[in-house]
Formats: sequence, structure tokens, C-alpha cells
Amino acid sequence: MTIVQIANLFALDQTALSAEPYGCGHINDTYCVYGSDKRYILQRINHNVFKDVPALMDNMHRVTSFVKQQVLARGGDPDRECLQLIPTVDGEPYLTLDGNYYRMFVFVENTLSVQTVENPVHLYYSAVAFGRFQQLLAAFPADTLHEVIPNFHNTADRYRQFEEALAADVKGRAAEVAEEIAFVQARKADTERLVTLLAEEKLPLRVTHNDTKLNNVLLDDVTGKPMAVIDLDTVMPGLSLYDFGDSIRSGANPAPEDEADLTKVFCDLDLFEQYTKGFLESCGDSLTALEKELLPFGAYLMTLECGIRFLTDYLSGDTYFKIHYPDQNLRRCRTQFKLAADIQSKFDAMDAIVRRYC
Ligand code: ADP
Ligand code: GN1
Ligand code: MG
Repeated sequence: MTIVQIANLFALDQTALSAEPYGCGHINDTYCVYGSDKRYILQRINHNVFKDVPALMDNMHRVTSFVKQQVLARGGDPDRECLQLIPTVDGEPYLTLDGNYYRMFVFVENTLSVQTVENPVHLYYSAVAFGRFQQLLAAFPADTLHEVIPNFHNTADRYRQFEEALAADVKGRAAEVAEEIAFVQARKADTERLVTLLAEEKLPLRVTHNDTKLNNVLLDDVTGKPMAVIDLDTVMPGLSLYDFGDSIRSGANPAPEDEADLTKVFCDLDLFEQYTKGFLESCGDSLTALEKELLPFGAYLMTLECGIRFLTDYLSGDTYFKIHYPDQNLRRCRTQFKLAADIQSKFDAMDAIVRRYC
């Protein structure tokens, strides 16, 4: 079956006429589907990453409905301010076909999905969006959510998976990445810090987004103001510090995630300030003193964790993240380690910025 034929198995208000691959996500296969004068987003869900798709879609269905109710209650426009699923012609929230799973969303029009920040205000508004989203989810019944990827942001467990991949070295790539391996091994103790604080109940478990990469928030293409937070696959109990950290990782570095010239990769403190300001303005009141104090460390740890995941995938033969050329995961790993080290060297300046907005 073609993508267009699959699209027509959903209850669209126009017949699907054509489709093309869309966006820059690393996980799902995303298509833009065109009707006569409207478009839609169709995704083939990555069931290598999400092992239990019915559980994933149960979360997604309930979280999107919850967010829509909140938007309506505040007099907002759900077509622009939230992600909405379009059911199949049989009324199901997703489609199962030949061992694959598909879902359809309303296309949120007149928005930007930013890959690297060109206008600092975009980072400020994305912080406002994720900060509000975190507040809104505070009222979501956390115990009803399935943990779609166990230990998703457990950095100590990511370290363990890295060591397993290194020991197996299935592609014989370990020798060529000795420097990156040493970088990770020197930081083993850091990987344990936040999960230990969580286990000791010094940090609260919240319902978090867990994938707050900059391109997972849609901004108004004229004003830059926040519209919908998307990519809700990983909404689960988690740490606010990882959500903050992932946005800094992806937004405060002016270079692309796979930039080959590492001199272009660094943490821009002005961008860090824009995000911190927006985040603390929108959800600072609900954060504990320790959460606020650890925001710069969260940015560092999330960047390190992401680099460890790219390195692990490179060692494992590129089975998790989509790649478009052979050493893309290695390049991604190198930018993350450069950025993590740069963040570490700027902790004092970052602390001062956090204090300014507390
Ligand atoms: P992945 O999990 O692979 O990252 P996403 O759900 O983030 O997939 O979708 C990939 C990209 O598609 C997003 O970064 C965004 O640019 C675009 N996108 C996704 N959903 C919508 C939507 N409802 N309206 C407009 N663009 C969207
Ligand atoms: C993936 O799906 P996407 O592209 O928004 C990944 C994130 C990583 C990110 C790195 C489910 O995000 O955890 O931080 O790539 N998502 C999943 O760019 O693993
Ligand atoms: Mg995404």
C-alpha cells in the first residue's frame, strides 16, 4: 500500500491526494499528506524504539485529550495550540497494518519548527512553551501513564548500556573512538548524580515531556510565540532538570547537532539566558530550590547523556537513531561532548544567570 492509500484509511475531512517525507525527527517516519487544500501529518511509529505501541498510543491519546481540554478551558485555539490525533475510519486512535503502526495528526499551520536558533527570542518562547507544558502536566494523573521506554533518562543506566556496547564492539569501531570512550569513562560519577538524588527523594519525580528538543515545539511563524508542544511519545514521570537540559543542549548551541567543525560548537550564554528566563518565568514557582540550583548541571548532564547515547549507537552499528550518512552518530557524539565540556567550563556564569531570574 502507498502512503496516500494508508492516509485514506484515516477519517480525514479531505481525500488524501499526495504525500512526502517531512521534518527532521530521528525516530519516527513522518509524512506530510496533502488533500485538495489542507495538509495533515502521518507517522509510521518506530516500533524498534517503542516496543509496546498500544501502551504508547494509550498515553498519547490521553495526554493529547487532556491538553486539548486545558487549551479549550483557557479560551485557546486547539488547532494551533495543541497536538490532535485524527482517528482511523474505524474510529481507532491509530492504524495497524502489515506489522506497522500509523497515526495521523492535524497539521499545525503557520508555525516554525526550529532546528538551530537564529533568532534568540525563539529560544525564549520555546522555554515559555515547555515551562507551561510542564505546569499543565502537573495535574495529569501520573500513575495512569505507561513507562514507554524504561530508564529513558537514567544516565547511570545509559552508562551501563555504553559499557555493554563497548564490550561487544560488534562493528570493531572501539579503537577509532578511544578519545570519546575516555571522555565518557572520566565522567562516570557524574552520570549517577541525578538518579541518586532522585532515589534519595531529594529531587521530585514529575510528569515531564522527556524530549524537549527545540524542534519539538512549534512557534508562530510571524510572532515567534509558542503554539503547540509536539512529539509527546515520551511523556512519562521524569526529572524537570532533564527537560531543561535537553532544551539547552539543542537550543543554546548555535551549530547543528552533527556539525563537523567543532570550533562552531559551544554553549552561547546569551541563548542560555533567554531559555532560563522563559523557563523560570513560566514554571519557576513550582521548582524546588535544589532543582533551580542544579539547572546548569542538568544542561551538562543531558548533553553528556545524549552524547553517550550517540556513541553507544555508533558502537552498536547505528540501530537506534536514524542516520543519513555513515558516521553521523559519531559526529553527533562529538558535538555533544564538545558542548558538555564547554557547559562545564561555564558553570559559574550559568549559576549567576539562574540566580538573576529566581
Ligand atoms: P520524531 O519523534 O521522529 O522526532 P516528531 O513527532 O517530532 O517525530 O515529528 C517530526 C517533525 O515533524 C517535527 O519536528 C515537526 O517539524 C513536524 N511535525 C510533527 N507533528 C506536526 C504537526 N502536527 N504539525 C506540524 N508539524 C509537525
Ligand atoms: C530523538 O525524536 P527526536 O528526534 O525528537 C530522541 C531524543 C534525543 C534526540 C537527539 C524517543 O529525538 O531522546 O535526545 O533524538 N528521542 C527518542 O537529537 O529517543
Ligand atoms: Mg521530534
